[in-house]
Amino acid sequence: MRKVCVTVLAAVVIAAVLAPAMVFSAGAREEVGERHAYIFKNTGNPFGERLMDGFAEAVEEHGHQAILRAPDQPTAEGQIQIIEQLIAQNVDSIGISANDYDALSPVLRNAMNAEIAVVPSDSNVNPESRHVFVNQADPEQIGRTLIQGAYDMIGGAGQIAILSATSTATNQNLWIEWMQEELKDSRYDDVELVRIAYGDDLRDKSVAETEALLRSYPDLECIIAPTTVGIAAASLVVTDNDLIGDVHITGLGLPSEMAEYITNGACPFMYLWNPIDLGYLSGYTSMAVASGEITGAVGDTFDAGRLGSFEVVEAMDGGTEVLLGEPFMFDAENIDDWKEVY
Ligand code: RAM
Repeated sequence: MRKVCVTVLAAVVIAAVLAPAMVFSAGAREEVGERHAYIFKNTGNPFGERLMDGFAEAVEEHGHQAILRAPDQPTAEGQIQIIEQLIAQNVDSIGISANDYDALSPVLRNAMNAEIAVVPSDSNVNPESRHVFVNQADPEQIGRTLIQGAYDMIGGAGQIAILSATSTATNQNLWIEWMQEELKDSRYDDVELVRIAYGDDLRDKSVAETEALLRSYPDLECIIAPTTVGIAAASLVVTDNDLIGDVHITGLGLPSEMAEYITNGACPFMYLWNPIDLGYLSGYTSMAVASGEITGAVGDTFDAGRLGSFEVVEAMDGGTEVLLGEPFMFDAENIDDWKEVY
């Protein structure tokens, strides 16, 4: 009797596990029609999860299927494997937050040759490997604003460091270029950028890199982390080591992860845009290119659901882009209004 029960139970469990998968894939072929994919930099990043939530929301509003993927590690190789699989599945579009500006080019060109729309967002690829980029905010404004914020935090003089994501991330590298440009102003003669460290958007590595910065530079006064993973890790280290007020953290942070550190003073203020909206706009842009409504050329316009209408403009790298909007500043005054939102 017991054996029968176990057998029946096992059959039920197997059926329960297999059934949704079978229904899902049958639906994809017979009912859902278009399939739009998004590949984030790596798994386990809450910013990427919010972005993909927005992407799926847009795609599902149109009754299409969203395929959400990410490699375990933030590498170009991991993303290349996924892109190859998506080309084999003949998806309608591939959205991607790229781990490298150039390394994905051959495989993304294969996708474009297979008539798949390629729409990077968040972290770009070169103009030859995309139809149009969905830009979160002006990179010059982001870079310059972060240095101005650090300057205010340290009272105009002292050592600062940058804790970035991976050394090949297009978005962080561009922001860092603009930070370095801003630092050329004579206003910053007494500000010393001592090091750019890379935590690879991995929490433990970002913690270790922060600890190493604090060991190497005992007089360090500010860490700018233009990554939501890095800023949370750096704030944790400063909090745990009783350094609040001595070492200031700023950068780009997710309110839900940073509310605690904005409230305790480890990070007096930070910036970000709405990652859900960024994903939602990516979804609409992917669908517009895939359907042939736009080609991604300057002057193309399209409707992006609840976000209204958008126009494709020339990008700084010679390709084209769609711009989401302005970064938003979070501090002790407003963080409680945002921590539940994203
Ligand atoms: C991390 C990722 C992402 C970036 C944000 C600000 O989550 O690196 O690409 O846009 O930070």
